[in-house]
Amino acid sequence: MVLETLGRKLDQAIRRIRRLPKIDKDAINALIQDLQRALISSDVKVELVLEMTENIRKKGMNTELQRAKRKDFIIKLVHDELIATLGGQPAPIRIKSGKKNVILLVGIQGSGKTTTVGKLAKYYKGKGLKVAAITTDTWRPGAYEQLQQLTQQIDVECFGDPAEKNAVKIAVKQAKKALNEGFDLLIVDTAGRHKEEKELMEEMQKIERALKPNEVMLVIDGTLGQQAYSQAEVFSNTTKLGSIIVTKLDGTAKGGGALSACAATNAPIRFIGTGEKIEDLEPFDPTDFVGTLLGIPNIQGLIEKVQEAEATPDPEMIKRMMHGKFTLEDLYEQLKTFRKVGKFRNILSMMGGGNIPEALKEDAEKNIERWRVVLDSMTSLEKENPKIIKKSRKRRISIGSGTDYSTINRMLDQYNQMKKMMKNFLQLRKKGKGMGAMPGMNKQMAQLMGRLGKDFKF
Ligand SMILES: Nc1nc2c(ncn2[C@@H]2O[C@H](COP(=O)(O)OP(=O)(O)OP(=O)(O)O)[C@@H](O)[C@H]2O)c(=O)[nH]1
Ligand SMILES: [Mg+2]
Repeated sequence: MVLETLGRKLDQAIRRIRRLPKIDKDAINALIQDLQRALISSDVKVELVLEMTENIRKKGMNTELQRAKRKDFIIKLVHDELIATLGGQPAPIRIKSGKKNVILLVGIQGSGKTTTVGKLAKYYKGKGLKVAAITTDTWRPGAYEQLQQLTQQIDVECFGDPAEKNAVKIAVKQAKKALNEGFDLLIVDTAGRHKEEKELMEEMQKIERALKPNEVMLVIDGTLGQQAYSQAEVFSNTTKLGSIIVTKLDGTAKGGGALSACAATNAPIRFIGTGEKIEDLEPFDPTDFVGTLLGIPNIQGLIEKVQEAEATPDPEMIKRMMHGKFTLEDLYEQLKTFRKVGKFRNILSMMGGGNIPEALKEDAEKNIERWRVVLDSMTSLEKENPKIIKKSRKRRISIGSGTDYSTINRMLDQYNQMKKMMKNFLQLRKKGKGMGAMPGMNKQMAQLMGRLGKDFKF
């Protein structure tokens, strides 16, 4: 794993939070200290770390979430802030199969450009593109041979002209040749430069103008840590950077610094180099990367859990329920929208979903598409008043919609249970009982009903 030390420290911090009985001010402060130590020792700029942890402090303290959910919320907060700090935006894909594509690699001397050309060639070849490598490096002795050796390993053709001294001429001529031969992705290596080398910078600009690459990728040495920022800045002032590749992240303690410095330039990080071998390249996805660092491989699951917790029921729906107007079509519409963010389960449980068997809840989530088909086979009268649907009619609906008889029955069951719950609730209200009087209804839901009651004058 890259950034192993940072990963271990972050993982420990998250475990500590998970073990705590409750999240209070002290817990958040301790977490912030853990994060600060971990990130600063990975060479992330102090100002960035402070900004990030301040965000966590503010948002973490302000939440109105239930206690039980607060832990997940805090972990997600850490996750989001780390993505913003270490990864920035995910990179949009610019390389398209079957079209003429050019990637131009630029960067400081020794940053890993030539090695990365080989790695990229392997990667994109694996994606089914017809890849050719081109070297325009007239500077480094043996540059052509170096690339040739690399590309031979993976059976990729290498274009170049060791006899020609003009890099721009090589670029134009070899690119044309490769395109004529039917290659659809050209990966172009350039000579390494120091950021002060005016001549080489100009040469790079000329190559860029001549080739009009889909993407200029800046190759940056990850061992530079936060110093990567000034380097990236110089290059982004000189060329139109499309993305960044951070190399040598294997075995450096400064990886956090390099990634955060690159993220701060606003150019997305597209790949990371994780070793000297040709297969040591990984596409960089900020969400996955941070998930792995935090020791939470299924971060999506956690995100959904938090969204679920943050979701409040749709007031319109409650209003309809309170008027006793709730049709099958309403049930369907609500289920459909809840399902998107996984809210359904949450809402049912807030309404005292203990009354509804778990199997039915899952059933509704699983079968929503089939329910749609069933509903389309019903008349509006039936949807408003499903009681009128008799056995023989159910059978016909089942045949007409190509759906199991039992699916229809379960859907109607679900509807009847919801309807019953609402009826109970309305009766309790008529008797003047308080909002919390309905058995199984939790506090959050009761409060919401109370609020709505005032708003809509029930
Ligand atoms: N550990 C490790 N080494 C790498 C990685 N990428 C490149 N290297 C090594 O870094 C050194 C320089 O790599 P090159 O690909 O020659 O760098 P370059 O940018 O083409 O260098 P110039 O052409 O001189 O500018 C080589 O020894 C590579 O093996 C990486 O991801 N991890
Ligand atoms: Mg090179």
